[in-house]
Amino acid sequence: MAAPLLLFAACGSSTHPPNDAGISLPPANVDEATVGTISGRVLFKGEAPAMPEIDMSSNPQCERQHPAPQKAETVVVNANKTLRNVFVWIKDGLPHVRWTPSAEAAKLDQKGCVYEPHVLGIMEGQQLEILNDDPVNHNVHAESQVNPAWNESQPPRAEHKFKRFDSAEVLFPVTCSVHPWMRSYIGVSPHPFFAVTGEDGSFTLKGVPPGTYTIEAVHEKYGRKQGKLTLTPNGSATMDFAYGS
Ligand SMILES: [Cu+2]
Repeated sequence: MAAPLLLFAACGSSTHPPNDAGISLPPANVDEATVGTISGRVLFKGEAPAMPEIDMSSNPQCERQHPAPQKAETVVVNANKTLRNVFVWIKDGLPHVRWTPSAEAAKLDQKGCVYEPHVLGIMEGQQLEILNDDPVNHNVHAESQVNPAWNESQPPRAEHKFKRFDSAEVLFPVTCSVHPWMRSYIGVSPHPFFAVTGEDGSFTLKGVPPGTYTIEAVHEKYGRKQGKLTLTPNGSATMDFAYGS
């Protein structure tokens, strides 16, 4: 655990770390007095498709952790007709600067042989902490294409894994070679303006400098949708997305 933290600290203290293209970017210099908020909802039209129940009978130690059968999370439509697990981010329009990632690690847990959360947003260079809360062996497989992919086992009670992604990539799957039903998605953003829709289907991007932006919503099954908006100084702008029929 000490080694990756030291590596992270060393990188963070560098004044001009190269980005993935090898070009030094100036640090972000946001005027906090002018920032605003972008928010909206991801709607789902039509009838929600029924999700299959996951058959965990091949592994009783996974199965017995679920009092009710676990359903696939490919499409989760909320009670208010919004879509959960949509990654929303500013795709374009921000200045080409280097943003500082949160010092706090983003967490990906394995619990009941299910990845939690199902969709995770993380910033370039931010720590990803991977936990195994199960009494079984998992094999975490990051199927990234821009960032180097990796596939590593994580036995029960093993030390937490710490990983980083150094390039933007929205989204890629994380699977488990032991349990074929296990699947999550990670979106790596070059800046801190991203969110994942939850139980109310809304998203909020705070502290955004004024500007004209392309906002993109990405869903694992239904794909990408984009819209453009302008955020005025101290303003708030809204954009809704709609999936389904
Ligand atoms: Cu697994």
